[in-house]
Amino acid sequence: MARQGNAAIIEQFIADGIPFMFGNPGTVEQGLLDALEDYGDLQYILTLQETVAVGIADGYARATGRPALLQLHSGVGLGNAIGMLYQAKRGHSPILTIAGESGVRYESMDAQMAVDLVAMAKPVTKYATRVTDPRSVLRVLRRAMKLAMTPPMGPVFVALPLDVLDALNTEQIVPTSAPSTRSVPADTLVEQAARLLTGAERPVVLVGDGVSASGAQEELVRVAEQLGADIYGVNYSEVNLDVTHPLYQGDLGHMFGAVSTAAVKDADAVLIVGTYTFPEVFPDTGDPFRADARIVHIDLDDYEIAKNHPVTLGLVADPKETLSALSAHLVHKLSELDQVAASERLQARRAELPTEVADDGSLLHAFLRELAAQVPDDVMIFDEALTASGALAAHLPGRRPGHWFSTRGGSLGVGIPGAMGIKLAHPDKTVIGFTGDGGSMYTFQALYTAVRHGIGAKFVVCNNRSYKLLDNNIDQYWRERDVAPHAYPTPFDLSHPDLGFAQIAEGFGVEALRVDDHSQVDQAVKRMLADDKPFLIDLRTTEGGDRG
Ligand SMILES: Cc1ncc(C[n+]2csc(CCOP(=O)(O)OP(=O)(O)O)c2C)c(N)n1
Repeated sequence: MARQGNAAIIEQFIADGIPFMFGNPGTVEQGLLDALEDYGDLQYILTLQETVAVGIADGYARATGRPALLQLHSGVGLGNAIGMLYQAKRGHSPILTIAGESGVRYESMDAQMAVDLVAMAKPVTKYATRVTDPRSVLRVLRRAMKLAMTPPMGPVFVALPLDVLDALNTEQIVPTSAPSTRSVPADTLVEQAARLLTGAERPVVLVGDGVSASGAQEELVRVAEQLGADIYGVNYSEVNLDVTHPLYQGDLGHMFGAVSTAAVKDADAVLIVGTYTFPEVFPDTGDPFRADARIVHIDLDDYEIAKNHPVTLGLVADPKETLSALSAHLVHKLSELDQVAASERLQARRAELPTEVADDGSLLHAFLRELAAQVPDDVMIFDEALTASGALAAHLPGRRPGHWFSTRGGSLGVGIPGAMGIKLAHPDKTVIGFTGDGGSMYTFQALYTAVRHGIGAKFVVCNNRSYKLLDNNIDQYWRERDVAPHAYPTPFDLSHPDLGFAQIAEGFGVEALRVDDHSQVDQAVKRMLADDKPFLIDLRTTEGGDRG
């Protein structure tokens, strides 16, 4: 059937079960958006800045495991989106990004807005291309979508020239086929992995989001318990296991290689699953592992295996299936002595578990304690609270797969739009996004979109009037260089002017409350959870950004 490419691509998206197009429009997308008005099954979610659109798409893709459709306007829109696309790429979010351009026929004119869109998109996407022929518009879109959906998943980009979309299109609509990667290595290799991991006295397991992507949480815990191995999070921004498990020793973070080296330097056997070693800003450029350590790495992402440090055995395979097979081999391979030692290590960690939630009596803790008491068990959390994240994790730890998400890739501003994407994916759940006064301001206008489209996520701004993480990091910088502590750089200070988050939120039509002291906490939490509309709390966590 012949119809314009504009209509054909919308029908393709609908055939692929895509319900939302997140975007910000421009003239070169006018034909497409005009055609969209004829289709009820694909809703345009208007954002007022591209960073917001990517952030919502990212949250939606993460919460559904399905591709999110992102529409950008030419080079200027793509330019605004780059930082957030970077974080989506680092986090392996399947985002199908499209951007309009005036047309192939104008290519030689170098006119207003002309830019090499594909070159711009390449470093922040898994695949970037441009359609140039009306006979291959859907073919190319399906290829891009397939690549976005094939692990390791990631954002992809397709430039759509207006004249190609205006032309008649006769392509068939067929759903995109994405291949299955539920693969297990040859049995001899799994057996070899089991052999390498047995007999260890100090085994360590390193886990990242590849576990959650594969749904391998149960299998991961089973293997770690069989080995009696401490587990550390590496590039950990989803629930890869219940973090209250006694073997879980925390997330190694994204800043300093010394933290990771300390965790692994004594390990004689290391199992790495769904992550890489190591993702810090300042990684250890030596070899953090013991020279005789036996290292097994399971990942669907071949690029990440032995990327920086050699491994003994790398297996490009699905974590869930492979861990399941590994566990079965370990049952036979582990000696009685191994099993007793593993169980003793597990018992010892169990005995160390805190009996009470750490609480310093601060407003932040009081608020989180009350919130934890009032939220439903299946609350979904997006954590971009940065220096408040430790307190958040103490009161509302990530326990259920798919119910806790955190920032990844380092681009600030994901907290508010990320929570909105999750709420769109799970409209019946309570979804709360935590962010800082700094982080929130990169994407605060997302609140407009929340009101316009009735996205009832809740937002908490942990407002310490500072870029506190930068204060903390420069403390370390000074320590490492023997520089005496002195006043923090003034660009890290947000105390003046004092941002009025409740008023700004109200300006977007979102009800909001400012919470200054303990006496307001109970009512504020009750009010926030009272309905299913967007609501924001400006939580004044410390006085004057700790600057006095
Ligand atoms: C887009 C972007 N710009 C700048 C930074 C650098 N940066 C990292 S942490 C940080 C401060 C964040 O402050 P806030 O969100 O208030 O949280 P806090 O550190 O106070 O807990 C900044 C500016 C970044 N990561 N991303």
